[in-house]
Amino acid sequence: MLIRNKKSSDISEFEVTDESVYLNRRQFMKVTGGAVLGAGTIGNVSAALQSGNTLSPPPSLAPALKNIIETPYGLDEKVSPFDVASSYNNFYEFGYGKSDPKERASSLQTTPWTITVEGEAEKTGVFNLEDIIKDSMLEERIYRLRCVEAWSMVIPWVGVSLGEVLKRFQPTSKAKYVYFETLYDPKQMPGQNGGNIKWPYREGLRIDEAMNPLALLAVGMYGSVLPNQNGAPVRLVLPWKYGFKSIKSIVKIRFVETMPETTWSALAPSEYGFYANVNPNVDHPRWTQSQERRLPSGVLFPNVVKTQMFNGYEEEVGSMYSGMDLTRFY
Ligand SMILES: Nc1nc2c(c(=O)[nH]1)N[C@H]1C(S)=C(S)[C@@H](COP(=O)(O)O)O[C@H]1N2
Ligand SMILES: [Mo]
Repeated sequence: MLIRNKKSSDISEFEVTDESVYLNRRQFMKVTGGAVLGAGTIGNVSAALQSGNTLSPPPSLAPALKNIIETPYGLDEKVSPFDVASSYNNFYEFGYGKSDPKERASSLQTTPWTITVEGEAEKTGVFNLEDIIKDSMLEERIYRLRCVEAWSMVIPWVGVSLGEVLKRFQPTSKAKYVYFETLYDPKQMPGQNGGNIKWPYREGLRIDEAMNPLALLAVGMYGSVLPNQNGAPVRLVLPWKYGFKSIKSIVKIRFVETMPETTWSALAPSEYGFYANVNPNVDHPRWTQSQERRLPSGVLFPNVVKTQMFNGYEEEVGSMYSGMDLTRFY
């Protein structure tokens, strides 16, 4: 596969408006009760992830990682520091501020964790996360993550091929799309007590997108279980799409015949499309998409790079969209 080199530019930092301007700026309940430990169990691996203020990675996925396949993805990329990737987050279930998820997501209980699989498939039901993951090889994949707010990071994920997992449920010929849902539990996710988002957070993919080898069902990052703020215990990672497609803390997978409604396209259809493929040529009404701040990037030392078509993964995913007018199907 071809990985293009990032190009630096000396353009100074440009203004970025958060996705959260769409959301009510209502005060969130302060999550109290001290440090709750979110424990993640993946296969025969148990690892407790301590939230709190530590900047060091959570405990290792150790035994599982012995069997990890390292993929060639992103090997020429400089990986973002763990403390940046785990403290600058969008996870509106825990607040609108970038540091809210880290400060508040310890209230999320990630074990036991089940995923309900329903709709157009031969095998449906309620499955333990461990059982969904255990027959797949864990892989480490270093991917660029490009948020529609024009910042980006490079993150080493640990996970399994989404398509491989989905195939085991034997989707029927009517399964043209896959719909995903995040946990809905305002007690654990205090942001769900308000805001403009119609909870739970919802996302969807065309079935061929879900089956694309790049699509990852992630259970870890930086060699460890996912921190809660990054979507523990299981999330999507779709590196050619804007970050909001990479839904966190998934509890439902539904195979459907028609294009499902998604959180962001329902909230602001003129700004957020169903596809949300990274595209430097189609600007978002409130910010340019031609470049991005590769984090860490500050005011004094801005690190601005050019945004690449499909976030640099055109070779892997471009053919899925051939013939489509990407200004219309954004
Ligand atoms: N359930 C849920 N998933 C979510 C979000 C969210 O608010 N809720 N935010 C999305 C957005 S906008 C981005 S950019 C990425 C951020 O992932 P990260 O915090 O791991 O970098 O998660 C996406 N997945
Ligand atoms: Mo985002």
